[in-house]
Amino acid sequence: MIPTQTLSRFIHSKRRLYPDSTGELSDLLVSISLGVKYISQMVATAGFKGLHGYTGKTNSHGEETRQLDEEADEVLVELLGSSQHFGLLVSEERDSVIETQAAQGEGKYVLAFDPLDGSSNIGSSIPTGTIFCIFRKKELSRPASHDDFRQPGSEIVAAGYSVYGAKTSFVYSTGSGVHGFTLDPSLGEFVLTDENIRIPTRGLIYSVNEGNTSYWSDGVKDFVGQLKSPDAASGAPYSGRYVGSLVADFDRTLRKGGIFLYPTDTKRPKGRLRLLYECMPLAFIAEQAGGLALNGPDNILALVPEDIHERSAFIVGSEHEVRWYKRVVHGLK
Ligand code: AHM
Ligand code: MG
Repeated sequence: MIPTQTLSRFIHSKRRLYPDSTGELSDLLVSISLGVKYISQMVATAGFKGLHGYTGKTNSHGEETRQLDEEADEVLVELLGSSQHFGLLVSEERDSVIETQAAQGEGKYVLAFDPLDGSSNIGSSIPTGTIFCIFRKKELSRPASHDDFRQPGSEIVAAGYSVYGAKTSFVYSTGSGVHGFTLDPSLGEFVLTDENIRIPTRGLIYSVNEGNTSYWSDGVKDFVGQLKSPDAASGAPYSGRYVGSLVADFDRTLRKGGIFLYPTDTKRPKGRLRLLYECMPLAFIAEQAGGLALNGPDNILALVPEDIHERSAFIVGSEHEVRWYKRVVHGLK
């Protein structure tokens, strides 16, 4: 069978439903998917090119960066910084906002991304990925400014992620459903494999780093304890799955349902994951697919990042389990 729905054909067919659209956002998504193809190739060949090591530098979070982190970042900055549509870029790998040539003029959008999520897993054949989200500038007549990243996730115009694993996937939403594509290596094209993905309303899998149990609040310990205690009504015990690459844990949660959580704890009082380019894009995808995402008591998409590299707790998944978490841990409906 000939795959008729490639990513670019699909994006452009959706665009035709909106006669006023300029096509810029469609171009940007196609450019991001090109960056993802480059990174996928780099990840697949890094072992024999000797690119699994560290650079000797640290990133904005004081974490040691890997060669692949740096290379993935460079691919996206080069490719998307020259697009003329993005005024500013934020990358997990760079301390400051990157101003592009379009910052003063025509760039209508700003982009935040984690070029290679889960990079601590590099070298062990475990999936890694890329996460991104796009905002429109707050005022189109003004040059792009840092303030354009200080918008709630509900203002995201497009978000998505890729997983570099047994296959390379590309999942995105522009606010009308979530669509999934798989890279066909023989064509070098993403092909539509999952149109309009819906997260199951409940699942039977929980995903958390249980090595942190002794740092958790009593509420989180109680919640995870409930997931593990046999109970005919809830279906517990749930199965535990934790890859340690957010994109992979999120992708499984999206398709199979259940819950992923990285709560605040005594060691990480602000949480572990990054609000702007990890939690917000995936919360946008989760909500578009019918799921929920919280920072604990509040919806992730209601939060406005104060700082581009701000951390957050992240609880995401099926409506049933996320509401259960909110009730047990925060006493909220
Ligand atoms: P990274 O963006 O530097 O790779 O860090 C984020 C990763 C996530 O992919 C994953 O969910 C989390 O860190 C794992 O953290 P931990 O090792 O504390 O369980
Ligand atoms: Mg990450």
